[in-house]
Amino acid sequence: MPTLNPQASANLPTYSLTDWQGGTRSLPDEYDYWIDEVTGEIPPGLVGTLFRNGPGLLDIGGVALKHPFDGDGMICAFTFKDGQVHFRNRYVQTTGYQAEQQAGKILYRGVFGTPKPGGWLNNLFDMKLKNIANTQVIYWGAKLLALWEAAWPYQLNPATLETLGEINLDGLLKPGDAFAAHPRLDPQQQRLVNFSLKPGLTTAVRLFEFALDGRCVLEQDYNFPGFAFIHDFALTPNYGIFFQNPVQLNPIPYLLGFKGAAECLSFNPQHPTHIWLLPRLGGTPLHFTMPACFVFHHANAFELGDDIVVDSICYESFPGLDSDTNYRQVDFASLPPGQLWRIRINKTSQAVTMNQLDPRCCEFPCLHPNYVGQPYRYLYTAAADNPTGNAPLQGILRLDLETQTQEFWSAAPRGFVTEPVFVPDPTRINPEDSASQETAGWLLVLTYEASRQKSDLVILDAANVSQGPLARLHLKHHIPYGLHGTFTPQ
Ligand code: 3ON
Ligand code: FE
Repeated sequence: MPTLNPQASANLPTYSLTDWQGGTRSLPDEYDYWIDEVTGEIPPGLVGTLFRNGPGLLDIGGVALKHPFDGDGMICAFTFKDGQVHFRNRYVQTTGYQAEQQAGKILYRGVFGTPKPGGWLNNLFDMKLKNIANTQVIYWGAKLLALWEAAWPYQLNPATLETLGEINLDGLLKPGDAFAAHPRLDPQQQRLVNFSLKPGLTTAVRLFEFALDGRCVLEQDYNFPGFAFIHDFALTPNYGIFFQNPVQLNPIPYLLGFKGAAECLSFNPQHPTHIWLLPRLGGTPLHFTMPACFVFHHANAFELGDDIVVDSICYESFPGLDSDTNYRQVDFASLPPGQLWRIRINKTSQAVTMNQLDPRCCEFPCLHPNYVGQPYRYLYTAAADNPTGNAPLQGILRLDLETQTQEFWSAAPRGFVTEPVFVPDPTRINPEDSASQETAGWLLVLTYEASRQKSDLVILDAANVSQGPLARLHLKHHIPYGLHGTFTPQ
């Protein structure tokens, strides 16, 4: 019998799998309403729109997807205006979404293993990618873009979330090019930096920098030896930082129709992780190695004299699922947790050191946007309720990297969280006190509440995470566990 004690310090589950499964249901309906059920106070200074993306459909024509990352992108918009919040969700009308909805069945193989019906013969040699636009959504250069790392962005109308179509960013992207789902905003230069990856026997990385008006002002091409699967990067004033984790791709089962491409990745703990510092202004990449690990997400990075410091969520191996397991039945405790590590690279001695910042299982780190690429003190992340072991994300952790203290708010036992998004509070400006500057803002966290089988948007005060929500906006329905989001003050 699982305990439901959120204070548990042993590795006892603080959740029930049935509760967690409630957040893996599809949301086929599209809504458009003012949220009228609110507990607490919506901060009057919180004005703008939170856009979030994530897989909205976990089944098609009654057939369950093999993995949630294969789900069609659904955008949510929460608009804060005059103390009220408006909610809207719309599917990205990708070519694949439209064709499959019309056919009422799966027509494309998913990267994470969803097959077309009809067995392997019907999947054999079918390498068409379905751009599912499900990973991130950004408002930049007066355009709203839904991103998926293996294809072009989809452009949407920011007011209505209507899909305008796939875009090549003024001819920047050629047919077949990718555009990563992890742009980072350089606060000093007010630039959006992103990359595209072309994996192969050598991996090609193209770094892009966009000015505020959306124009691409810098483009650099780099290559490094070997295959790479790179989801995210870290940014400093001088470098784009890429971790090439020791994964190999054996494409045979993919080509033969037995497995999805991502199911053909294998982790080799005997090989190191390669770190590439790609100079933003061009030049020779700097190369370092560190012990084998797998990283999806970086929290932040900064330069300190000759050192580069990178804070990342590391897994001891690629957290792939056994292809025979239904992800809804996953035994969380049997998988390696993602944990926060600080990686310090000395450019002169080439020495790389790693130390764990906290053992708690976590994912989806964030920070005050003004500190991206800069020395910083406060890191926020979604995290498990138990301080050790692997489990679903149920709380928000704030680490003070200076005093090594932490604050934690938990939605356990029946609430589950997704990525927190930091929104600066323009009214709390105190240039005299840099620590308070960095916590001046709110964290917006979309939760799934198993008690109501619906979702809440939770507003936390970044300066006081452990006090719990300032407000909870209760939605009329659930939102399946999502991926990433951004806030725009418009
Ligand atoms: O050879 C390449 C291999 C590969 C895997 C070809 C490729 C570029 C087509 C490819 C594709 C990669 C893709 C499409 C990756 C998409 C990733 C994605 C949609 C999401 C990643 C999420 C990562 C994490 C860590 C999410 C965690 C979620 C939770 C802990 C809770 O829900
Ligand atoms: Fe990501």
